[in-house]
Amino acid sequence: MSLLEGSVGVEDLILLEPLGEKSLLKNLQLRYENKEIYTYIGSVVISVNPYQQLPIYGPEFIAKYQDYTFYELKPHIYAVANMAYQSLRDRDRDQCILITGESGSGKTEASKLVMSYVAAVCGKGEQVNSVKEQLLQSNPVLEAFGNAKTIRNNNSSRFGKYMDIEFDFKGSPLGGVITNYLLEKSRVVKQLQGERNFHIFYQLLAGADAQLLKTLKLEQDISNYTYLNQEMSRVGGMDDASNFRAVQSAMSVIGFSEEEIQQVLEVTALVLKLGNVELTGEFQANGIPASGIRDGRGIQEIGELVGLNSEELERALCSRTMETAKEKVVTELTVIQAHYARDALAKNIYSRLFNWIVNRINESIKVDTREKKKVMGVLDIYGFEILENNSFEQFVINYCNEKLQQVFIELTLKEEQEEYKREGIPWTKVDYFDNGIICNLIEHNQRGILAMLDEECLRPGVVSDSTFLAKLNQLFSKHSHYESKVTQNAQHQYDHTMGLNCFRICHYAGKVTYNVNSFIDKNNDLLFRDLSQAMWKARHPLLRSLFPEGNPKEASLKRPSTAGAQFKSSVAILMKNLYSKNPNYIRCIKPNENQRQGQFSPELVAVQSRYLGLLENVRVRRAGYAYRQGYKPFLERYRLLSQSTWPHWHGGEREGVEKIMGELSMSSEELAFGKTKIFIRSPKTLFYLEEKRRLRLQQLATLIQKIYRGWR
Ligand code: AOV
Ligand code: MG
Repeated sequence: MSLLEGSVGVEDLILLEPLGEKSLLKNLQLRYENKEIYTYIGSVVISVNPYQQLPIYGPEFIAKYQDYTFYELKPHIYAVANMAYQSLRDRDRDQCILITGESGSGKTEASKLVMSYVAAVCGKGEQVNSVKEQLLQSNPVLEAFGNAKTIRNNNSSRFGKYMDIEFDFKGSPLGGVITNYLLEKSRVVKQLQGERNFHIFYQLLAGADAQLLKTLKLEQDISNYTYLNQEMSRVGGMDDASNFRAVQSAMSVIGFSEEEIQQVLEVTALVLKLGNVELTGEFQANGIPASGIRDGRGIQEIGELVGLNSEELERALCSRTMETAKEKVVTELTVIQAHYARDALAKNIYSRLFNWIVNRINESIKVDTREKKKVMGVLDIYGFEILENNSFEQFVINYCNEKLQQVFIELTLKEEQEEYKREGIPWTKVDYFDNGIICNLIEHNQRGILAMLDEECLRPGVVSDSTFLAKLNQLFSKHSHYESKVTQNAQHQYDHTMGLNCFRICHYAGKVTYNVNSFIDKNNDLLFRDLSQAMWKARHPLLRSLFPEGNPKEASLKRPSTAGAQFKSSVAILMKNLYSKNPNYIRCIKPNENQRQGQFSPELVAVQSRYLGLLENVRVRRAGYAYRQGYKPFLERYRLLSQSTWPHWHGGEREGVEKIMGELSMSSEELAFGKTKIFIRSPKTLFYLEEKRRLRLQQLATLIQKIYRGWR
C-alpha cells in the first residue's frame, strides 16, 4: 500500500504536504474522481458520498478487512468498524462510532454499513442470529416512521439516533438500546415544496390491502389527504408498497404483536384523518367568534377508529378550558386557533407514537443480564446547519454539534496523549481552539441562552420572543461569541443583513444568525389540556397510553420540562456516554447538491470541511508526531534501505528499525522509538523514506534484469 501522493492523492491527510484548505480539498477531489471515497486523518475516516453503488462492500470485503490491521488496506469504513470491534472484543474497551455530516452526506448509510459489518463478524448461532436480526430490522421501522423525502435527501432522517449495541465477554451481541433525538414533528402537518411527509403515510396507503384500508377507514388515493403534499407523492427508486410489507415484517421480527402493529397503524391513520378535519368560523349568539367542524363524517370516523366520543373531540378542538382555583372558564377558539390546536394535536400524537415505537423496540432488544457487558455506541445525528432562516431547531442542532466538537477535540487529544503514554514517549502540549466558551454561552445553568429561554417561558406576565431577545441582548452584550443588531449598534457596527428579531452566535464552524420567532412557543411545546384529556379518554389502548397527563388524576402534575431543557439533558447524557467510550469517527461529506454521482463541488466541500473541523483535526494529529507505524510492518517496508537488514535480518524488529534509521543518519529530533511503534515527526521524513525506497526498488529491478540477461 502507498500512503503517498500518487494518482489518487494521499490516503491519510496527515501526510498532506503542504497542508492547507486548498490542498486538502484537492486531495479529496482527486480521490473522489478516482472512486476512492474514503480518506483517513489518522484513525478518522472521511467518507464522500458516491451516490452510486461501488463494488467495495459485501462479504468478500468484510472478510478482507477482518484479516488486516488498520493501515494495511485502503481506507474504508469497514476498517474503522473492524478496529472498533476488535478493540472492544480483545481489549475490553467500550467503543463509540460518531457519524456526522450534513443532510445527505451519507451518515445513515454509513451507520448501516457499520452495523452490517459488525453483524457479519460477531458470533454465530441461532440465538445470536436472532438478536442480530432484531437489531438490523430496527432500521427499516425507524426509517419508515422517522425518515422523509426532503429537497436534500430522498431518505432523510428527521431525527437523531444513538444506538448502543451490547455484547457478551466473547463479543457476541446480546441486544441494545436506542435513543432518539428531536423528531421534526412540524413535517406531520406541513412540508416544503418538493418534500414529503414521513414515509409511513405513503407506504400505508400504497401497501395496505383493501381490507386493512377499510378497518383504518382510509382511502388509497393520496390526493384525499391534506397532510400529504399533493405534487410529490412518489419518490423515484422508492417502492412504497413493498417497503410497507418490509416494515410490517420487520416489526414482527422485532417482536411487535399483531395487535400492536394494528394499533400503530390505527394511530398513523388517525393523524392522516385529523388533517382532513375542516374547521369553520362561526359566531356565538353574543357575536364573539367561535369555530366548529364543517363535515361531521370525518370526525365520526375518527371517533370510531380510536373509540372516542366525536362530540367530545369536537369540543376539545374548538374550545379551551381555563381552570382557576374556584371555577372553570370555557373559551371558544377562533377558527385560526382551532386549526392550530388540530395541527398541534396531530404533531403531538405522531411524535409520541414515534417515541413509543422506539421504546417498544428497546423493550424487545433490552439485555437482561447482570453479566458485564461490552458496548459499542453508534451515533447518527444531524450535522451543523446553517439555513437561510435559522430557528429553534437549528439552534439546538448546532448546540449539539458544538458539544460533539468539544468531545471530538478532547477525546482526540486524550487518545493521542494515551498512545504516547502507552508507548513511553514524552507528551508535548498542543494548542487548539477550545469551544467551551460557546457551549457555556448556550448551556450554562443559570446564565446560558437555554436557561434564559426557560426563564422567559415560565415567567408570569407578558412574555414574547422579543422580551426573550431583549434579555439576551442585555446579558450578552459583551460576549465575544454573541452578536445582535442592538449590540452591534452599541459598538457602531452596522450590519444590514441582520434583522431586529435576530441574534447571532459565532460557532466553531462559523457565524449563524437565528431568528427568535416562535422560540418561546417551540420551547414551551404545550398542548391544550382539553386535547390531552380527550385523547386519554379514547378507548384505544395505545393512543390513550400516549397521553398520561390527560388523566384528570394526574392533572396537578408539574408541567413537563421544556423542549430546550429536555434536549439539553439528553445531550448531557449522550456526552457522558461518549466520554466513557473510545471514540471512532466517520466524517461524511456531500460532494454536490444534486444527489448525483461523479460531481464534486469544491466550494460545497470547503464549507463542510470547515464545519467538520477537518483542518484542525489534521493539525492536532500532526502537532506531535505525524506518523506512527508498528515496528514489524515498518521493517518489512523499509528493510531494503539498509545493508544490515537486507536481504536478511535475524534480529529483533525494533533493533532492525533502529539500524535502518541509524544508517540513514536521521536526526533524533525527528524520531521517537516507542514500545511497539516508531514515531516520525514530519511527513517530509516519510516522503524521504518513500523516495529512497522507490529508487532502491528501481536499482534492484535493474540488477535483476542484468542478472537475467547474464543468464541468457
Ligand atoms: P444522511 O443520513 O447523511 O442524510 P444518507 O445516509 O441517507 O444521508 O445518504 C443519502 C443517500 O446517498 C442514500 O440514500 C444513498 O442513495 C446515497 N449514499 C450514501 N452513502 C452511500 C454509499 N456509501 N454508497 C452508495 N450510496 C450512498 V440526513 O438523514 O438527510 O442528515 O437528515
Ligand atoms: Mg440520515
